[in-house]
Formats: sequence, structure tokens, C-alpha cells
Amino acid sequence: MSEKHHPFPALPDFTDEERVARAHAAFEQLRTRHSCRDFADTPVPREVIEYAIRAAGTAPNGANHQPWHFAVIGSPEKKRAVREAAEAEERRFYGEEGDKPKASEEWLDALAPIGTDASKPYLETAPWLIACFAQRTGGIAEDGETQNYYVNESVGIACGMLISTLHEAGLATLTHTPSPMGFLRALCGRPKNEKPLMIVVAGLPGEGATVPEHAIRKKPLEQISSWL
Ligand code: IYR
Repeated sequence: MSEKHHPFPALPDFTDEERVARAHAAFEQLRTRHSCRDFADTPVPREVIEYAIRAAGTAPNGANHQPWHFAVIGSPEKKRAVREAAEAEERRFYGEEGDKPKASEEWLDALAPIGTDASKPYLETAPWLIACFAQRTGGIAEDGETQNYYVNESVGIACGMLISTLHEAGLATLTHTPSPMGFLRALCGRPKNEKPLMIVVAGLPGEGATVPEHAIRKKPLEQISSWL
């Protein structure tokens, strides 16, 4: 049986011209976001992160089970532990332990223009690391058993909203995805039904921070859309 419904919240009564202008302005604001790999150690108020997580928590999701958890890491000790575990995984990924890299040659070639390697100092420098977990089960009550739906889609959208809100607040971010990320579950004390999806690193860019030329080239509208 359907529960009580509320009237749909009133939307602003914009003219079409205003809608176009606002969509354009939102695009111009979002297009200035780039992944940052060099962070300053400047502190950022916890409330910024709190609001960004609240914003993420409004994301559309499967059956409103809200299958996410955000573990916020701000202490130097925990950040160091994340850095050490992540770098150990990355050394295997890039083959810096002397073994054959876990990444394929094609993957390493794709990363070459970005210039990444196993060294991740920003995991200690940036003020906040937000470990994003996807709850495979749990439902609204987080009972650990009820089936969740569209988990990756839901948490992916929530992470997008988290990143957009942090950008709107004037912070730089990086989505960091060491693989495998099992160490994060233990480090954050999260249960087995939760899968670490990504770490969102947040803070201010370091003075010499750069963006690779490669990352600035975005596919044009004509390429990323078709109109039927
Ligand atoms: N997790 C690694 C590798 C990496 C993979 C992709 I796909 C990227 O877009 C960037 C990096 C690292 O962080 O270096």
C-alpha cells in the first residue's frame, strides 16, 4: 500500500531565458573542476564536509535505501595509515616492487599523460579524506540483511553530488581509487556488507598544483549527445 505523499516542493518560477542562463552558469562553474593531485595542508572547517555529505545523502537511489556511508578521515595518524596502505597497493599496480605490474600495459599507457605513480603524499597533506562505502545490503534500517538495489549507481550519483558540493564550496578534490581497497574497511571499522568505492580527497590546492593538458580537453556536446 502506498504511504502518505506530500505535494512536490515548489520550484522557482524561472522564465525560459532564466533557465537557460542558470544552466549555462552551472556548467561554467562545474567546468572549472579538475582532479587535484597536489594539496596544501591548509585546514578546512569540518562543517564544509558535513554539508557536502548531507548533500550527497539527498542523491536519488534505489528504493530510498540510501546505500552509502561516508567515513571521514581527518587525523594525521589515520591519514598516514591510509597513505601507507594505498601506496603499498599502488606499488603493486604500477610494478614498482620489481614484480610485473598488476595494471596492463594498455592501462599504464592510458595513465601516462596524467603522470601518476605510486606516490600519494596528498593522502597525508590534504585536510580531509572521505572514504565512500557502498552498502550491498541493509535497507533503510541498516540491518545488514535487507537487499539494496542499484547500489553502484546510487553511490556513484551521491559521490558526484559530494564532489560538486565541495567544488561549489571552493575546495579541490580527487577521486582516488586504489585497487583493491579492502584495507579501507578495516581502517574505518566498517562492516563486511560495505564495499569501499572511492576515497574523495578534499582540501585546497598546493601552490604549484597543475592540471595535465590531457585533462582539459573535454569531448564536445556533439560527441557526447545524440538527439532523437
Ligand atoms: N589508482 C591509481 C591508478 C589510476 C587509475 C586511473 I583509471 C586514473 O584515472 C588515475 C589513477 C592511482 O591513483 O595512481
